[in-house]
Amino acid sequence: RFYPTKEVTIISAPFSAGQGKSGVEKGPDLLLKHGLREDLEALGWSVSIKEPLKGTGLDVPQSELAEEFDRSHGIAKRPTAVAQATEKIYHAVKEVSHQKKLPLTIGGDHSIGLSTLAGFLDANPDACVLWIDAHADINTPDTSPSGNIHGFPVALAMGLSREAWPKQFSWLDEAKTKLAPDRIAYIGLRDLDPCEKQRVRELGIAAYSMYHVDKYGIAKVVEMALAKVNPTGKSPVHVSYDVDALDPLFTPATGTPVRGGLTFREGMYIVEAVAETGNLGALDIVECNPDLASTDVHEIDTITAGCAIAKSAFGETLV
Ligand code: 5AB
Ligand code: MN
Ligand code: MN
Ligand code: MN
Repeated sequence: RFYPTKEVTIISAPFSAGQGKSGVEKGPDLLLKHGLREDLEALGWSVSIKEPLKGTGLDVPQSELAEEFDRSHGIAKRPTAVAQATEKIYHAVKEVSHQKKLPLTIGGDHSIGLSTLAGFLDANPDACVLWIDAHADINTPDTSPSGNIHGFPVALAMGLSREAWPKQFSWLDEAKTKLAPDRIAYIGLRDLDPCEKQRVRELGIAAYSMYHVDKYGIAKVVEMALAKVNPTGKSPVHVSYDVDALDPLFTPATGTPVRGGLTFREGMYIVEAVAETGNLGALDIVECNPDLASTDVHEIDTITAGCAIAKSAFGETLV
């Protein structure tokens, strides 16, 4: 097992400026209110909590932060807030990873994924990544249709189009952008921008869309994905889980829902299969936005799906 002492640090990342809908900053508190910590303790893990954004003023709804655009290369929105928050989260994930505790980062929007990837890779250069998402999140300012940085994290962690990055991201230097295209696989894709498709193809990234899930079944897809990114089976696996990978029937309260997604069981199976290997190295659960729920049931469904992802990843459903 990668963590024989079963210690996890929940890194709370109530951050919303990576996209344009306020409310996603409420995700961490709601996941904790619904028993995330107690769930992990019940599974035999000792749990600590870190709050790298506390007292920074960056944990407010994005509508309360200054409107800011960088138009020097395409478009990036609120680059100062995102760069500051992601740098703080990067240091938290890096420290926890070096302490050999599992970093469980809860968002917040998916821009924080650039920090979790960079921080975990700093301690584990051989790490591989499963990016569970409807989207490929591999835009840069020069390719993005929206300017929303939650669509950038994979590209930034790989150091793609560095010349197009806003100057605020100078902290994310070459030593911190070591993610190699052959160490990441996508599962759940169904909504990529044309430039993203081109990048995924040109870089040869293993990409399992919903088409592949239908064609092969989820068990085979996870097996193929892990065989590609972790051929020795010995590397720790970083799972970055955007709840919009699941069908909006199960996680309706999210910023960029796309129908035709993973069923609840398919979604849980992915992390159960990683749990079974004993190699879960890091986990992100992002993009729960209670303010986008049209009913209380939608909010509870979304938050409890987030908690269920964590429980499955930590082994609850394995007997
Ligand atoms: B998420 C889109 N590709 O760049 C863009 O939710 C959507 O973290 C990004 O996966 C979705 O704005 C980002 C159209
Ligand atoms: Mn997404
Ligand atoms: Mn995402
Ligand atoms: Mn989303």
